[in-house]
Amino acid sequence: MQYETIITEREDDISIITFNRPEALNSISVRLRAELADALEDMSGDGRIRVIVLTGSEKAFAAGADIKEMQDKGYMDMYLSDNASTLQAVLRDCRKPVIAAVSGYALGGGCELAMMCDFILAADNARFGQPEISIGALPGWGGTQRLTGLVGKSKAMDMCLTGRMMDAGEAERSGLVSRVFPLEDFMDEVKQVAARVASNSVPVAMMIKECVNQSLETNLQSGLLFERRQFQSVFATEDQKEGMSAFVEKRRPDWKHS
Ligand code: CO8
Repeated sequence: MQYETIITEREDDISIITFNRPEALNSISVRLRAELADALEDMSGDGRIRVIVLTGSEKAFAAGADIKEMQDKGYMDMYLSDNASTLQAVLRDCRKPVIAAVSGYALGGGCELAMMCDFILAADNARFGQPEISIGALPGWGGTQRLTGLVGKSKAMDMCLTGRMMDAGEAERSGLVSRVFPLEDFMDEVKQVAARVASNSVPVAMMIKECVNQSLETNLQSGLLFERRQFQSVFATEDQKEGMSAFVEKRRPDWKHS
């Protein structure tokens, strides 16, 4: 697929997808959604890639779904279009860690897209929000669900009912983002975090991702059992042997990724 709305790059074992609709503050059009899903599927199957980073511009990660594209649609248009369910499914099924690197606006569908990723790193100019109420709509890609899980009911209600924006500091304090970096060094810091994730055992990272995601889908006892079984099964891997031997021998592990 020839991409128009995203740019893909690979640096060693890290892939970076940059949204590229500057004229519309990277708002998420149907085309951008399709291209992003296609690129993610390709990267999921590419053995050279260990970590995927989604990012936008300094001004906007993504200012929401494309309002101009949506404004004249009817119920049946929206029902018959996938409403990003394909993209959500691709991200849900991606076994590699996916990091959202947010500078500038992450609003509406942009905030929701960031929350579909495994974790969010923010530049200090990042602004998050679910402003759909101010255009007579509501979050439609998981904003009422994932935001509530991340920041709690009170703040999620506040964000969705007022449509206000949250700055990077508040987003970090609230648990929406994991870390905030100065805008000047943002992508260097993001790449360092991605490289650190990529430097670990690929199958163990996959197991950890499955375990953490399980906590969102199940009750505590089932989740603990799932984790316990994954922990036990890691002892069937070469990387557990290598990691623990390297610790005892005071050297860096040489992962086999098996
Ligand atoms: N859609 C389309 N175009 C946009 C969007 C958008 N979401 N956001 C900005 N743009 C365009 C503007 O129209 C403008 O274009 P033009 O120059 O042709 O007029 C250009 O980008 C620059 O924007 P501004 O001039 O507005 O820039 P400012 O710096 O003044 O303001 C803001 C920046 C505050 C981010 C402002 O642009 C804004 O409020 N944008 C809209 C934010 C918003 O409401 N987002 C939610 C959209 S709805 C949604 O995401 C629902 C998702 C789930 C359902 C999806 C189903 C398909």
